Amino acid sequence: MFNDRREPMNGAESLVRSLLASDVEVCFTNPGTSEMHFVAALDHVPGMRSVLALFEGVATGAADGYWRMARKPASTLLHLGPGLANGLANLHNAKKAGSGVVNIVGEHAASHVALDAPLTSDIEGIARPVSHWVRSSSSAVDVGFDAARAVRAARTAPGQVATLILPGDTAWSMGGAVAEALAPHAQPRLDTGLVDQAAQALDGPDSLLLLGGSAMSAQTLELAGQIAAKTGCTLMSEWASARAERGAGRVAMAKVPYPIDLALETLAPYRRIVLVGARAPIGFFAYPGKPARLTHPEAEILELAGAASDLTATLDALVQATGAGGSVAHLAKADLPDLPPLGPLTPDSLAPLIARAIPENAIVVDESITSGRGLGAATTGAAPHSWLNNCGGSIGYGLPVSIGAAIARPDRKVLALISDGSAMYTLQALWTLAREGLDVTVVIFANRSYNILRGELSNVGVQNPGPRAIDMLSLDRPTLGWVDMARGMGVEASRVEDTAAFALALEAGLSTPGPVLIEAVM
Ligand SMILES: Cc1ncc(C[n+]2csc(CCOP(=O)(O)OP(=O)(O)O)c2C)c(N)n1
Repeated sequence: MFNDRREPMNGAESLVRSLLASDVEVCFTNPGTSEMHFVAALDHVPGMRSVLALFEGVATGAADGYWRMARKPASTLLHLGPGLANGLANLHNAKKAGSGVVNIVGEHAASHVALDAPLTSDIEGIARPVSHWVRSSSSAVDVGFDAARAVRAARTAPGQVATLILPGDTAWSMGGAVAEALAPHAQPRLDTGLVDQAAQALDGPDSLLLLGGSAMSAQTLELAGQIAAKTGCTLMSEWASARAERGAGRVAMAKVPYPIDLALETLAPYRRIVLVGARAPIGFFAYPGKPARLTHPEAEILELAGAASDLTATLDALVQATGAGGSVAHLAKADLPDLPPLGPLTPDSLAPLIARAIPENAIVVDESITSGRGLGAATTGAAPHSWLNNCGGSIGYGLPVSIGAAIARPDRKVLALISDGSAMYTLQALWTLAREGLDVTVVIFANRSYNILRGELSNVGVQNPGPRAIDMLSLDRPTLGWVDMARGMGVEASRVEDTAAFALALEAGLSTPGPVLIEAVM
């Protein structure tokens, strides 16, 4: 009931202290009146780094990026139902990525909810679809323990979204108590029978070991590489990985492609598929006349371990069961693509320039959409790096995730590769990058269109789209002024239009501490 100065404390202070006791030390905030006691508590309690975001989708995406690189949750502070609702799309992405996040959402005092004041809403109802765990604190005495439970939920493998709703009276009333951290929930047990079946199935080039989630770490990839070397199976990853360790010295593999026809063609040869941390591949969307399941109809699919399992232990067991212990994984060699000729910026000319520029140990946040289609192959032999994808398909994830990644790992350079349409969803992130002085180089692929959707028009069967349909996918009326927008939020920026200027700007950006934006006009 007392803080470290032996003074009684309110619920809000016990919340901040309990989060810290559970090793949550960053809070991405966009507060309002109902969260003022929490904000005030940040002043009394040292240790919680508070980062202001000017849109809640930036705060929630930043928490996602933080988890991916810190492997522990950050908190968000959101203003009642509408503030939470503004953060939903990136909570959806965090949930799909298996990221642990602790949302603190302010609520009116119980007596006030009954009056239906303007900001009253069904916060639990808004939270539930994007949260694995939701709870409203009922008194100041409970807040600390509720916080410890929220963190335990967020830490539940592979990482979960937990939402704790904090009514105003539970925050301001005295009687708060600091709770100790709770031990995390156990991971699912490894099924040794399934390990033996998987070892049988992986045999020759028509068998596939499909990896996802935490199986994309450098160590687990090496185990998978040993299994491939021994059994002759192919390795592949899901179409998107929350975090994949890539580059020279790492086990390289293709991913299931996004375009439906290419995905079907890529997966057609495999008759036995073992899933480790991955789901059986399905189409991103349903397309007329095309199958939803992307694997061959006769393929046998064995789910060895889901994303919540200990995938290092799983792959270790599979190495033993396949007798791959003495085998040597094939590692990507350091190998940079040639410089492209001097000329315009296209996906093909950008990919080698980016591959050559990736700094050792960089974090690459990829929301490049169609402009990045050449990046996978070009960067296989680049300097070792972590590659972060959007696993939930809701665009506007990249700039916010870059904030969280940079805060989690200030020792590493972040390269954010963001297409212009996607960047516009959460461009307020630029202001937070500037305010916090984060070491992020942002490349905006300014193709001035929703280019991917032009292809999708024909994929869904629309032949010869008319000018009005094309107009709905065009961002050139007026063109977006990225240099002005970035400078207006305190980020230094330049515009480049050819390969030579891009290479120079990228090198300069990556060697300058703090945020820089490059508008690459395509
Ligand atoms: C929240 C959300 N709204 C809309 C979409 C639909 N959508 C998918 S891709 C896309 C356009 C992407 O454009 P851009 O980022 O410029 O990349 P490009 O296709 O030009 O490479 C849109 C609007 C989405 N995925 N998520």
